[in-house]
Formats: sequence, structure tokens, C-alpha cells
Amino acid sequence: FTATVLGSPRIGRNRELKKVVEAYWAGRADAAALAAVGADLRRQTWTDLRDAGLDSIPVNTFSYYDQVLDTAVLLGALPDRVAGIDDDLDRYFAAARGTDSVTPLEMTKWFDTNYHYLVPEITPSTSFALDASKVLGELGEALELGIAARPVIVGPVTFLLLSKAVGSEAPLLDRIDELVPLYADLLTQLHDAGAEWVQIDEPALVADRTPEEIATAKRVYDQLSAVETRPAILLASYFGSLGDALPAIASTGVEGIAVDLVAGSDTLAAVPELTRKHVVAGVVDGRNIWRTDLENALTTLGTLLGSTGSLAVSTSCSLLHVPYTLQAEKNVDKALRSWLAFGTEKVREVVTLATALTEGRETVDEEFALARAAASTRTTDPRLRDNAIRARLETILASDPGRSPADQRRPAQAALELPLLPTTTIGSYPQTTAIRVARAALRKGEIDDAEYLIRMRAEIADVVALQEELGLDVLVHGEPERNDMVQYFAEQLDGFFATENGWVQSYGSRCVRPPILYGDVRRPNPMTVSWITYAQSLTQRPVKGMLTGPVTILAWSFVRDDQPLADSANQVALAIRDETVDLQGAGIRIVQVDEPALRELLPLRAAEQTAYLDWSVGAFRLATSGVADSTQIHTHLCYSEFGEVIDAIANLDADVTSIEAARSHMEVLGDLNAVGFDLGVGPGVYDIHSPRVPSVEEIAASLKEALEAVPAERLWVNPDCGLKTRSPVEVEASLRNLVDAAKLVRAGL
Ligand code: THG
Ligand code: ZN
Repeated sequence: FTATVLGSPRIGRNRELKKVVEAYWAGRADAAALAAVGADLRRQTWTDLRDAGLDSIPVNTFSYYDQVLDTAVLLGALPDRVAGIDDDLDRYFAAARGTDSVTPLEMTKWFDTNYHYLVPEITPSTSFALDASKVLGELGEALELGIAARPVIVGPVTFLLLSKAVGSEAPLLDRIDELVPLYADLLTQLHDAGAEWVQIDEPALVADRTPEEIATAKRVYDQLSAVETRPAILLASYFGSLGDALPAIASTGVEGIAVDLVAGSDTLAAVPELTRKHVVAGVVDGRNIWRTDLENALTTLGTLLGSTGSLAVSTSCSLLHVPYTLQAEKNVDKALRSWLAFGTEKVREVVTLATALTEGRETVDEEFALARAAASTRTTDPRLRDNAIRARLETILASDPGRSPADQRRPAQAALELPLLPTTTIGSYPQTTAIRVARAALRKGEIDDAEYLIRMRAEIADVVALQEELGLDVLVHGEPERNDMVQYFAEQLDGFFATENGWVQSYGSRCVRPPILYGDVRRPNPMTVSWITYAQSLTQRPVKGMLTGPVTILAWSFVRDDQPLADSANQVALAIRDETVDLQGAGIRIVQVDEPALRELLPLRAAEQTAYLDWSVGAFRLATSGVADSTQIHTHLCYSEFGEVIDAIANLDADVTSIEAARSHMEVLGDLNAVGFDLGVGPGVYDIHSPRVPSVEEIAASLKEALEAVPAERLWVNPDCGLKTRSPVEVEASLRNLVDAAKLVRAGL
């Protein structure tokens, strides 16, 4: 084949799958309705890809929840605790979401993307068994429609490397020999069902792998390619370079290898075995939304012709990570529109490039001319270069001494007159029905800005009154005016475009609309000051200003590809810095700059991590060093798996850091101590992801445990994350206990 993509979005152009899945969970749709929507979406996806001109079409990329969970089902590796649930679909969703009596699988980030997968749990007693019904079903449906279907499955090496070993310390890759026969059997079944090609995804091979792991991968594909009756195997890599894994894989009998030529930089000419392989060249970026430079891509493809057996054009990874189509955007200006390509448009680029390759460039001259014209307006558009902003940034970067040392800031902040073990919350309060109703009414034009303001202020007043009554020490305004924090800031900053319908699946049925950062960042007006100062006007206690940090804003946006990410981060940081200074000027004495995504952007390869941590920490410090010593800077990080970023967290130099640590206090605090962290820290004392109300005793015990690792002068008391998703009743009860627990422990100091 000559033109393909590695996968497609599946949530539906209008989020049809999200809606029916959520209706099924709520008992408003039955399994038949769910199946019908799924079948419809698959048919539509495949026929669209075929009609666009692809000659090999990925199937089995559909999922009711997640492709890694589907792989666990394929291999008979669901956890024992759901085994008693008879219905297949209900068992599947129980593993994904839990039930009243069953905890769900953990969820974590899919490599360095914003997609989250469910982490299979493998125990010593897991006995793998093949259940190929889903992939065979989709293959059958597609073949019946006359689609040139290429089933896609997650490979055994990636499956084991992404799973979690439970009840054993041994590396899960040791279990590979249990999986190989299952995959071999699957290959034969797919062949017998009519598949000519199968795509086996092994993205784990683009991260740092030991020589032993690479040798294992080679052995696995030696064995699988030795299976007699099977489709041709396309080993798909994406999200980076294969590095040493490339010659290893190329030396096996697999027929095809997909390489990511956008995120990766493998030199194919250095691997002679590739002259006997079908190489699927990922030259169209599957993860970002920029129009491809066709000229450049065709040049790359041209250089590969000599070093590959045969060549196909593809996206660099599945299109799962971009919105369906630019056609759904009505409010994009003409210039910006011409620079963009979403899913549908990327498929067209793949076909154009494949046509240029096989039939000559002149047959698609028009497409090339359009791409060239767009590229040239993108270099000259004034929005991409604001010289005043750039000059100001340069000046600050060159002259900013940074904040004073922490031991100078501490006395300056004593005027806050906080007690030992100060109590606070992370920022958001429950998004009540009244808030949602007001937002919807504003959107539909049923109420005007003035009425919206009145309603949001009423929410803020309620939240402030509640916190005073509960006796919290540092208050927040509750963020009623924000739905998604990144979208909220992007809407107010020049240089960002917020899409109307650019939904991308984040996990399960949940989606986000990442804003598009296309130009230089400018903050035309203060973004949060009026909300925070209103809250502060209602109380004598300090109210924290709430901002999102530059790294998180970038991590959850589509970013510029025409300058280093570090430069974009500094521009966003400058806007956030200006906001902190304005908050301070308006009398706000504590400002929190959240970086929940600091860990998310960490490069997959260790060699690139130091540089990333340097610029990301630098951007945070730039954002927070404009204020006086007397202004207390807080930050919040959403996870406790610090690992390789622990030094970076200390280097953020925030006066107070709140972290998710309801589960293992001592571990996280011990890790922080080990890197010499000596600033304020608020390890979450209860888990907001559960509806359970923690008791006073429980929270007090948790605080006492924390006090064994951290002196009382540095310990803060807070939940482990924002309260947006909880009910008001749970929040009030939990916070009452939290304040009581803090008092109890304080009294014993
Ligand atoms: N904001 C953004 N990106 C994110 C997160 C975020 N990426 C990582 C993480 N947080 C993902 N978590 C979520 C949690 C909830 C939802 C989406 C991602 C969610 N989405 C609504 C839905 O699908 O119904 C739509 C929200 C909306 O209207 O904007 O609930 O916090 N940018
Ligand atoms: Zn959090």
C-alpha cells in the first residue's frame, strides 16, 4: 500500500460516542443503542478514509473506552476483581470506571500525549488467554464493506511495559513468552479472516530501552514473523526515534516498519535491512494541527526511496490526538485557517504526498501551491512577531535577578500572620448547577455579561462565606468563572485561538478542546484580578490569586512549531508574570501558579530531559519572580510520582507547594527532603477523587505522619486537588473535618 494513517479519532465528529456511552452508564441507553452508534462511527470512519484515497485502512482503532483496556481484554488480563461480573460490557466498564464495590484500573498518560490509558494489572496468577472477538468483529465488518482493512493491535512488548506488576517484583517483560503464542494464534486467525496486513503498535520502543529489552523485542518479532500462516506484519513505532531498536526490528522477518519522521530522527539509510522492508513514513504530524510543508515532506520521502524496499506515506502516529476536521470551525480567520490541518485535512495531505510519489508531483501541483502559499503568509503575518513583546522579554530575561533567597522571603511574608499548619484548598469549588446554567444561558444569549457577572459574584460570595464559617486560613474564590482553566486563559491571551468544536479524547468519554497557540503571546487586559479582588473585598483573611503556569498552558494546547517550545513558554510566562504583579498591586498577598502538567511534557528519552527541565523550571520562575518578597507564591502539582522531576520541583522555588499525596505521605516528603527541599509543603491530606468524607481522626493521623518528615513550620493542610468535581455536601463535610483535624494537631504541638 502507498497511503495510510496509523489510526483515527473515534469519539465522533459531534462526540456521538461520548454521548451514547455516558447515556449507557446512566441507564438512558441500552447495549443495542451503544452498539449501533459504535458500528455507525466505524463505518463512517472507514468509508471516509477510503473515499479520501487511502489504500490501507486501520481497523480495531475504535474503542468504547481505551485501546490498552481492549488489549487487556484481548489477552484475558482483566483484574480478578471484575471477573465476577457476567456481562462483557459491564465488566469492561467496571475495569475502566469502577463500581460501588470494585475499584477501577489506574489511569496514566499515553507516552507524552494528552491521552490517558488504563494500566492493566498483571499478577503472578494472571493466566493469559486470547479473546480475539473484538478485532475479528471489526475486521469482518470492514471486509464486508469492501474496505482494505488493516487490523491494529497493541504489541506484546508495549503491553507488558505499560502494565503494572501486582504481587511480584519481577519485571513484567519476563512474562513475554506467555504472550507470544497468543499473538501467534491471533495472527493466524486474522489471516484466516482475510487480513493481508496487521499493524502491531510498539511505541514503547521509542523510549529509552535497555539492550536486554531490545533483544527481547527482536526475539518476539523473530518468533512472530516465523508464524507460517499470518498477514504481513507492520511494526508501528511513533512518538519518537527507534534508535537502537530500529536495526534490531529490521533484522527480524516483519514485512513493514512505521517510523515517526516528525517526532523522531532515525537515519533509515544507516539500516541496510530496510531495503527489504515496506517502510511506512510518518511525515504528516499526527499530534499537532499545522498544515504540512508538502515540499519538505516530499523531499524527505524522495531521500528514503533509495534506502527502503518500498515506501508508503502516513501520519506520524494515530490521528486520535487531533480534532476531526477544520470544517467544523466557523470562526477561524482566513489566514489562520490556511495554516491548519486537522484529521480530515491530514488524510488529504497523506494522499497528496502518496500521489506525488507514485504519479509525479505535477499531478498534484495545485495542492502543493496552496500549501506553499499558506506557508508564506505564515512567515509574514504580524501576529507571529510582536517585536515589543520580544524586546521586553529579552530585557527581563537579561536583567531579572529572580526572587530573593527563601530565608529572606519568609520574614517578609510573616505579615500574613498565618497559624502553624495553615489550612487552605487548591482553588476550585464544586461547579454547581447554578454555575452551569448561567454559563449555558450566557452562551445562548439568554443573559448578558452584566447578569453573568452578578451570578458569578453570588457564587464567589457563597464560597467565601463557607470558608470563613469553616475557619480556613487562606481562602480562594472558587473559580466559578472557569470551565477549563487552560481554555479560560487562552481565550484572554492574544496569540491563542480557542476552537469551537476541536474536541480531542482525553480519556474514556472525556474530551478537551486544546487551544491553538499560533502567535506571539500578549495579555491585553488583566485576566483574573477583578474576580480575586471581589473575593478579597468580602473577607479579612488572605485570598489566594489563582493562575495556571506556562508549562501547563503549553502542555494542554497545540503549540507553535515555528519556534522552540522554550521560547513559547517564556512568552506565556511573561503574561502570567504580569498577572501576578497586577494581583499584588490590587492588594492580593498570595498567588498560586499551578503546574499540574510539569511532569507531562517530560521527554521520553533521558538525554532530552535535562534541557526540558531547565526551560520549564525557568519559565515558572520567570512567571513568579516579578512579585515582592512579601507576596507568597504557591504552586500545585497533580501527582505524586515525582521520580525524575523531584529536583525540578525543588527548583521551582515556590514558597508553598501542594501535591497529591493522600496515598503515600512519607514517601513523597522523604523524596523532597532528599533533594534538600526546605519550603512550605501541603501534601494532600485526603483524596478528592473519591466521594468518601474523611474523618477528623484520619486526617489528624495523616498530618502526624507528615510531621515526622516535615517540621510544623513548613507543613500546610489541604485536600490533594481542586474540588470542582465533588458535590457541595461532600466538600463542606470534608473541609470541616480537615479544619478540625488541623486544630487538633496544632493543639498538640
Ligand atoms: N484541562 C485540559 N487538559 C487536561 C486537563 C484539564 N489534560 C489532562 C487532564 N486535565 C485530563 N482530565 C480531564 C478531566 C475532565 C475532562 C477532560 C479532561 C472533562 N471534559 C468535559 C467532557 O468531556 O465532558 C468537557 C469540558 C469542557 O466543556 O471543556 O470533563 O483539566 N485542557
Ligand atoms: Zn491537582
